[in-house]
Amino acid sequence: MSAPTRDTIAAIASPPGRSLRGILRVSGPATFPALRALLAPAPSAAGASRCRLDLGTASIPALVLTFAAPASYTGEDAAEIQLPGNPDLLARALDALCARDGVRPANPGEFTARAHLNGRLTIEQAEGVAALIAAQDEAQRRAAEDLLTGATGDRYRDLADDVAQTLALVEAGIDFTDQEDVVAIEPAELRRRLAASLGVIGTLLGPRRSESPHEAPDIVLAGAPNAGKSTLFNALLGRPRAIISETPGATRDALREPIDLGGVRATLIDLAGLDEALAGRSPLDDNAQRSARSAIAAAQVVVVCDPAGVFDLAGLAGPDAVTLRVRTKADLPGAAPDDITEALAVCALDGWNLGALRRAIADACERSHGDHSGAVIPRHRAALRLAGSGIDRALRIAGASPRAGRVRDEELIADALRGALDALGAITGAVEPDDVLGRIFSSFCIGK
Ligand SMILES: Nc1nc2c(ncn2[C@@H]2O[C@H](COP(=O)(O)OP(=O)(O)O)[C@@H](O)[C@H]2O)c(=O)[nH]1
Ligand SMILES: [Mg+2]
Repeated sequence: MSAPTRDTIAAIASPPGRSLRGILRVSGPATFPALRALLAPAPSAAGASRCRLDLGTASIPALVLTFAAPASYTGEDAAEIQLPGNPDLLARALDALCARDGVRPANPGEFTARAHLNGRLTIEQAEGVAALIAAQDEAQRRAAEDLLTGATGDRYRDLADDVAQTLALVEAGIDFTDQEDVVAIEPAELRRRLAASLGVIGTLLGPRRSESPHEAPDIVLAGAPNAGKSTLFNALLGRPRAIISETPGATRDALREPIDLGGVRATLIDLAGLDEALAGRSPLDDNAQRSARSAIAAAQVVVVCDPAGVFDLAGLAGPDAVTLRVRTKADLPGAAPDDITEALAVCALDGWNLGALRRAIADACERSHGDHSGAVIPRHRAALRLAGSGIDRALRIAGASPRAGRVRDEELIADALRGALDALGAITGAVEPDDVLGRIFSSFCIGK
């Protein structure tokens, strides 16, 4: 992720499968030389041009949008090439681009990573892009937009500024420890500041149903036989655990596996496909149907899998369960987009959009705990909790000081506050360990 961005990246940015238009995205210094080599007439330096793309054996009509650095999404020279939405054609056009000097296929999230590294997006805005793709309802969409506009980032930065100022006051006390008459901050004022910061964190995290530690929620994959549940199960786990079969009815026993979704721990469960026609056919099938229904009824998160995106659970899920609609096998031509408004399209075979699905499931797990509805993404929630526990520790230590005079144990308080600041810094990007960056952008889809 910290590699220099001197090479030029290219990717197919439209969803897999056939469509009216497909989009190739290119970004980096070799963008314009590559375009000039493949397109005639050469596109203008900024704006829209109608050209033809030369693929050796064929010449294809292309609409090309060009953006000169720094006025582009990534901050680099960049272009979008619109072609007829034929997967084979798009793959050949991508190959032709990547055959040019200095051009290579993009990694997941790499366009947005560059936008961040070039100062076009803050780290939380970049996460807003991913959150918007994964958003499942209006509250999550609004939260993602708050991330994108920077409104959420401003709130985190104000909080971090307050904590940093408290820390500075405590540290000033340590520096003047031999001057009894210099008091940078009185204990009562320190406690007020710490309590105020804790209040802000509490508001950001939202109400909790219980204070008990979270149990790993159950996530079931539900749907008809052959919907692609077992394939998705394996793809989410990252290892072949369930049997995949073209013949419907391959999965009979529920499979339960622990899964870590970017810090959110849960149990992922693959079930037999629901099928009325199987009732009474054999004791084994009866059993599988019954256990699938009871697992769905008990689950906190139900992922409804259907290549058409319309499968009806018929009230099988529990009243408090969070339901996610997933359009499986998105690489195949499926239902018309109008019919599948709320379904997240994924392809478990090539992993397309699985990052967005992992995020959506992690958010659903958080919501199933009664945490504030999706307004805080899981990575931020974890960091806020960590910051909160540091400030809470500082507050407990400060509680041992009398109301007025000197604060006792200033070093311990400062240490707890430094931990809290580090946690907040990891949200706002002040601290950017490579692995945080890597984790954020690897959950994007290619072309974003
Ligand atoms: N084209 C395509 N086929 C898929 C995808 N996911 C699963 N399949 C195929 O669909 C069939 C049924 O898959 P499986 O996971 O066993 O479905 P389940 O019965 O719902 O568990 C198998 O032949 C899979 O290879 C996908 O994303 N794209
Ligand atoms: Mg199966």
